[in-house]
Order: sequence, then C-alpha cells, then structure tokens
Amino acid sequence: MPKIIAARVVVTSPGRNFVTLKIECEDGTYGLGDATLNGRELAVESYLTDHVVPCLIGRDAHQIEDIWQFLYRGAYWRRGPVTMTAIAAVDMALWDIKAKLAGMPLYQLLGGACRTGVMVYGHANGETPEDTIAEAQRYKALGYKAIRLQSGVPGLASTYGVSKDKMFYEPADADLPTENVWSTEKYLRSVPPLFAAAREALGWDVHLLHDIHHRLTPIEAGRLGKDLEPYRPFWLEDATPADNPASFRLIRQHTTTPLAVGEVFNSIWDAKPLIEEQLIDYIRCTAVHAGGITHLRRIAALADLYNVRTGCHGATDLSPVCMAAHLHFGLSIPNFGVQEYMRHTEETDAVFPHAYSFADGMLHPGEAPGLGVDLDEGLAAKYPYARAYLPVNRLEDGSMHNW
Ligand code: GCO
Ligand code: MG
Repeated sequence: MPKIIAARVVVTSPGRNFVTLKIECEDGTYGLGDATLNGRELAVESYLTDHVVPCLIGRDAHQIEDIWQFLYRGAYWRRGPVTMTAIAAVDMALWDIKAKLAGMPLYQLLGGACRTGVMVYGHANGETPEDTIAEAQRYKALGYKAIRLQSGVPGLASTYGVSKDKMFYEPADADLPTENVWSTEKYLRSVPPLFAAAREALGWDVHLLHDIHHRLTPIEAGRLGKDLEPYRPFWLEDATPADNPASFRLIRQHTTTPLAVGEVFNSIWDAKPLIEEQLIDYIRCTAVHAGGITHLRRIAALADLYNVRTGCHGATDLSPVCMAAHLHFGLSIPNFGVQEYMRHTEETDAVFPHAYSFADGMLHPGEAPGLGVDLDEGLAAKYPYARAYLPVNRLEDGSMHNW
C-alpha cells in the first residue's frame, strides 16, 4: 500500500494567499490539495496541521473514501467551511496520489472524458457598459464562448467585481475589509441596459452571465430575472443569500432566467433542497470548499437526477490545484455546465506549474498523471502570507448589507 509518511501545509502569497496540503507516501509519491479559504486561510492551516495531519500518518493513501468518512463522521463537528476545506485538501491530494500511481490523468480514473474540453467563462468588467462591452469583445476575440458581465453602478463610488486590473484583478485587496456603499435601486436600474447593449454589440452566439453576489431580496431578484429575459442570460448567480432555500421558490415563480448558486456552500446538505425542488439550474459548489472531489461528485450525481448542471466557482482564490481538480471532474461528469475561469497571475502560475491549458474557450486538464499540478516550494517560500480581506458593503444609510 502507498503508506502516508508525512503531510504538511504550505502557505504562500504569490499575489494572493494560497494554502496547499502536500501528502507524501513511503515510495516518494506525493499529492497536492488546495486548502485556501479566502480571508480565513490560517484557520484551515491550523485545522490541518494541528488536527488532521497527525491522523493521516501511517494510513493507506489508496483508501480515499474511508479517510473522507473518518474525517467527516469522526470529527463530531460536521460541516462548516473550515472543516470541509480541510477535508477537501486531503481528498484532492489523495486523488492526485492515486492517479499518479495509476499513471493516468485523474479524469481517466473518474470514468474518462465525456467531452472534448471544459467550457469556461471569463470576467468582463468595466466602469461603464461601454468599457465592459469592450472587455467582453476582448474575451470573445480570445475565443471565449461564455462571458460574465459586471459594470460599475452609476452613482456608486465602487462596485465589487469591477476593477482597473481587468483580467488579473484580485478581489481580496486590503489587510482590513474595505467598506463599499451599495444601493439596490441604482443597481437594478443599471443591469438591463448593460445586457441590452451587450446583445447588440456581441450578438447571440456567446453566453452572457451575471453575478449578483447575494445582494437582492427574492422579489427584487425575480424582477431582475424578468427584466433580463429578453437578452437570454446563461445564468443569474447568487441572486439572494441561500441560507433560506425557500427564497428561491419566490424567484422561480417570477422568472425563467436560469439561476446559479452555491459558491459558499460546503456540503451536499446546503444544496439538497435547491436541487430536489429544481429551484436552481446550476450548482456552483467547489472541490476546495465542499469536501473535495469525492463530495463534489456526490453533489453532481444528485444534481444530475434533477437536470441541474455544474458551474463551479473558479475565482483567483481557488488555487491552480483546485482548478485542475475542477477540470478533471468537469471533463468526466455527465452534467457539466460551465467552469468559471479567472486567470491567475504569472507569479501564481510560476509557483504552481500545471498541465492544464486554454484553447477555443475551453480548458483541458492535460495528460500528466494525477492532477497535473506541482508546487515549487522554493519559490513559494519567497512569498510570505499577507493578511487580505474581501471588501464588505453597507447601504447608503450605513446599514451592513449582504454579501
Ligand atoms: C465569483 C465570486 C468571487 C468571490 C470570491 C470569494 O467569482 O463568482 O463571487 O468574486 O466573491 O471568490 O472568495
Ligand atoms: Mg460569485
């Protein structure tokens, strides 16, 4: 058996913070798992180092399911983002090891390719609809088949997801949370004209997406969905906080615009009512925050029963290790929908050399055995952890508002 003899956590910040678990076996094979939880990185590092790694030593790395169950059922404190991210890192690293030992790219072990590549969407953003559409044209010229549109809201000083840095922007941008001001009324007025102009300029052969970042009430989301119907968006993402799944019933009653949710979910239990009641069309759970490849496959299998497709979160805080996991997963499941792809910086790509590549609007995981991602530990050591937070937002009267 490939006996686990060591495991350790590497924290590095090549432009942003990443937490990576490296598991090593007696025969020298090692696997990598992403353990990055944006803004709470060191909580997962401690969970792994202090509580999980000691339990791994001496185990058979091939027993992926048993180790998953041991960490999930055995913890007593089930679920939660910190626990599930830690379990995810172990799970990803073990799949990496198993596929390396099999001498296969992971997607082959997961059942083989169901498609030629994984369709991705990029982020076009700009201060004005004109700027956003110009960015979208750039993505289209690069071959993207799906593009997310986010524009500045007239009358608001800053808007989350809109940045000067364009393709490489980093949302976690300050060592204490920046406070942005939000107005739902101003926002709701700005999105339909953006989509109208975008269809006019970009035509109908490209999928257009939009992220609401949980900021609307269900009835407001219903109205926006209805207003956008003529422009046929691919999806509306995180329309309202999903803590209460019943909210989505109200949205569904009012619009046929497809709905996506789940980037903050950490287990199948968060997704279950939304999937079973067919209240959503795309489930955005990730390998890193929802218990690894093992648990993500379980969520996708449940979703497939109800015609819900996947649309995994793929912002810059999901490391290249997680991106690779999503590509092997996405290539191998029947109900893949789309994969988010926010490009990492050159510094990040150098710390995590990888086999995946982009062509014709799709990513392909490549043919290297395992996940196909490595970690240059010497280089990683040159980028020490630096605390960084996502911004928060308040209404114009100062009330704290939803993410
Ligand atoms: C998205 C997002 C991100 C997240 C960020 C949180 O890409 O869809 O909503 O911008 O807010 O990744 O960690
Ligand atoms: Mg989002």
